[in-house]
Amino acid sequence: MNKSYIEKAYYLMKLGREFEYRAKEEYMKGNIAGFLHLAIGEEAVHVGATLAFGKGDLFVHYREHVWALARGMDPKHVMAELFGKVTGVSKGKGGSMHLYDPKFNFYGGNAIVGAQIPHAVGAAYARKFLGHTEGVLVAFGDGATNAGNFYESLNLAALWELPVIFLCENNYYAIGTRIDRASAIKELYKKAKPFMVAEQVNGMDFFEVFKAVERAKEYIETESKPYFIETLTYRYEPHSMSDPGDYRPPRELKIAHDRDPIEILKKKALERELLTEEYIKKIDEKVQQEIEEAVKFALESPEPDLDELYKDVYCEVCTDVVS
Ligand SMILES: Cc1ncc(C[n+]2csc(CCOP(=O)(O)OP(=O)(O)O)c2C)c(N)n1
Ligand SMILES: [Mg+2]
Repeated sequence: MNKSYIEKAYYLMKLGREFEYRAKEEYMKGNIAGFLHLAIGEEAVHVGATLAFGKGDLFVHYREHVWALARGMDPKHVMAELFGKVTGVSKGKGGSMHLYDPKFNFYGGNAIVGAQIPHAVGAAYARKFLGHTEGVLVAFGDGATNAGNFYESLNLAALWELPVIFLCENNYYAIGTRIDRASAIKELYKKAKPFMVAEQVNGMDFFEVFKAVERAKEYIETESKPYFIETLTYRYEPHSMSDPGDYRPPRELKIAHDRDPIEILKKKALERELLTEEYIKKIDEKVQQEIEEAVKFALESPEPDLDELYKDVYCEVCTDVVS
């Protein structure tokens, strides 16, 4: 794999992690309100998939900061969104769960578990209909695979042969409910097998995720058919800031920390001479500086005006369709 990709991957994974630790701190200071879901531990999935996928449409879930940063969205505007400021990517009206920017083909976060899956299938239908070469990637959690619309989406994507990658982040928990208490099928890629090509990969390893998404992208774009990837991953933090997270045995957390995605990337890349210690040090400093600048920007930005409440409620460009 190309050296510049690995350098970018290290930078984005480190940026994502430090961004989230800082968001946690700012939440505890009262600068961020509402929900905040952290993806610390899952960076190899978010960064590996985004880099391998390229420019197609991306639909994700509410645990989405690292996805947005990996897509190239500015940390200042992402942090400002978390702070509810007008300079945020959704003008301060979406917050952590609703980052959105069509310039990046990033259709965001969704607070409703699994709701982004049929949206992505619709976008894949549009892409096929319009003859676009690039497809769609949709990410969702293990919990979402127990919802009805998940199966409806697999069915339509297979029936209509749509170019969509279904990427499941199996972190073994849906809030405090462990997968074996909620899902009859524990190896989640098997749920998709009757409909499409489906595989399972180690989601703690950037290289594995990258290669799987690269394979899937090639497949959906040449065959125009869907593809399913289950990534085995882990979130270090509780479900959200309002969850004590005390349902997980400490041993389980220790095992996950021992397979830390950033450490795995560093070790493999140093061995293969794709990263150097000097580069890592330089990036670590750059990331800290960017986070400081993002927080300063968010703090100093104004809140949205009250009349913003009445804007962006209805789709103005859709009036023809509605009337
Ligand atoms: C349709 C719906 N049902 C329930 C909820 C409440 N809820 C929020 S997150 C969540 C767990 C989802 O778990 P998973 O899909 O595994 O994603 P993870 O949080 O682990 O990333 C639930 C049940 C919701 N937001 N939407
Ligand atoms: Mg989960």
